[in-house]
Amino acid sequence: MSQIIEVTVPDIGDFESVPVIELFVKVGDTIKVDDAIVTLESDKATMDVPSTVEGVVKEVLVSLGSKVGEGALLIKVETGGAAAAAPAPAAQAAAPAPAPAAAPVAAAPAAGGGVVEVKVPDIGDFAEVPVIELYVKVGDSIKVDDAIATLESDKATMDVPSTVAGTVKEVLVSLGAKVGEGTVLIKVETGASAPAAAPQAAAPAPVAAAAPSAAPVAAAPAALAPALAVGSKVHASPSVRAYARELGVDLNKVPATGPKNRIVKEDLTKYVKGVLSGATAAPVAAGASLGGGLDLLPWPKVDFSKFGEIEVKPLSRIKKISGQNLSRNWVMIPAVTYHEDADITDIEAFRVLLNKENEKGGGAKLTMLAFLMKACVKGLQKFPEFNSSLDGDNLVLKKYFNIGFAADTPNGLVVPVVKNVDKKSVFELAQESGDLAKQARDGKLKPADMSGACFTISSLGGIGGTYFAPIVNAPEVAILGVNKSAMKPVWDGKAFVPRLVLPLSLTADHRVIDGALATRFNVYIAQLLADFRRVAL
Ligand code: CAO
Repeated sequence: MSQIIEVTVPDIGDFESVPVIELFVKVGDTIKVDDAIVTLESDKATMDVPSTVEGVVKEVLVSLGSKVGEGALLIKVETGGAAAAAPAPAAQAAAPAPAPAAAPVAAAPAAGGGVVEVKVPDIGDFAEVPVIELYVKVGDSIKVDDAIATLESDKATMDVPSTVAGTVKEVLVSLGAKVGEGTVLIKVETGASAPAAAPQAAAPAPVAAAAPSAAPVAAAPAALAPALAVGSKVHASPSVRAYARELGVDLNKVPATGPKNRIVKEDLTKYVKGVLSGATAAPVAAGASLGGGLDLLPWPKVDFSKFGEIEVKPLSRIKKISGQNLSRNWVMIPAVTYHEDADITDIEAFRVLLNKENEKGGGAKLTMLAFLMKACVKGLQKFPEFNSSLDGDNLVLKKYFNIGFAADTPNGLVVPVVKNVDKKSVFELAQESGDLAKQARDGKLKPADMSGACFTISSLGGIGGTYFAPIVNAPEVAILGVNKSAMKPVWDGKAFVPRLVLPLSLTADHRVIDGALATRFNVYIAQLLADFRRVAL
């Protein structure tokens, strides 16, 4: 049975007639318990009012700029039977916002300036609340109401604003510090000209106040990347900061369009879209990198036609897609390439012999790629880390053996996948990879033909080259590059003898595979290729 529940402004302390500065929901939206509905901003605090119920928004009774106080009706929500959270009357369900302390938080500075402590005000029923963001550092000059820190309990997130203006002399807390009412956060030197705030309490801004019955909403503070660097004085509501933290966005880089130069949610969304589409670079002054992002310079814009005739050709769809994947893999994987030479004199003679025999019978042509696939599967079986993928802090070890191979096509590079290589003969592998390579060139591969690989081989052997550094095909952890084999003089202990040498280039994700393991793998593959009888062992 569905019912309509009203969500009202909870006890927000001593505030009446507080303007709505952000509105996060519209009619028809599906919302969950704790989703922010509005941000209210008084002259002392900014606070988000979360929903106390789950359902579909039927009516929105406030608009931007509306003035509200405790009990004001914000939205009506249709809660659908089982899907809805057990709705308590809204005003009771929301954890009461910490009431502002009646007593002064900051001592009024002596006329003409002095050092004033800014303390955590009465934050309600909370003690030992961790500091999850810290916005000031020693030497910063701050104004009244500048956010000093964000505290997050299991029931609410709140910003503590400064009660005085001046220069930060001392910061007495750090990220993760546990604080409670009265904890001194900073000491501020208030200059003669810097007006101190009226000695009254600054109310912290409650953010995601959860219904008492709801599970704690706070994440471990240590796991949160700050949306702002210490010392930042960007103006944004707690929910926008929380959202920025979630996305890993540094709010310093987001252009603000809200009143009083405040960053609103749309600014953040626009910025993220811009960065993802490549339209916006993350411009950072030299030496000012905060370390979290790539902080790359914008792509150089050059009018090439100034220098000579040009033709502009759009990238193929394959090139666009593979380009994005390659870029991500290139920047995200700490990859190292390891080289090895494999003596393939005997196996190549064997391959040529079998192909000659086969010519008469009309069977599939054996390729070096097929032998390489078989050797690689033996390598994956001996060194299971190579047949794995990273999933957060876990390593997913696969018990199946699918091998992808890079295929050069007129439209760009694709990677068809031969499934269950361990269960197929070298002939079958040659036949299947040949068929897949043809389909790739004809543009006929289906998504299923290109998925499920455990490891990739990129063979440039038919073209040339000596060595190269292939890019790991995430979420795989390694890729084997192969160039053209060449006859080389190899010392056999008594003399130099001509041997056919195949250059191998293995790139591996160092988070999973270290240099010793990678080299062991390479040596093993080279041994198998040097004497393919070992594959049968
Ligand atoms: N050394 C010397 N000769 C080699 C060789 C090697 N490592 N590998 C292949 N050859 C020879 C083949 O024997 C063949 O000669 P014959 O016609 O005389 O028998 C000739 O080179 C052509 O081989 P091929 O490359 O067409 O066929 P293949 O089965 O070896 O490879 C495929 C198939 C799909 C891997 C290949 O066509 C291809 O697309 N390669 C490019 C892959 C690529 O672009 N990789 C780079 C990706 S960026 O990381």
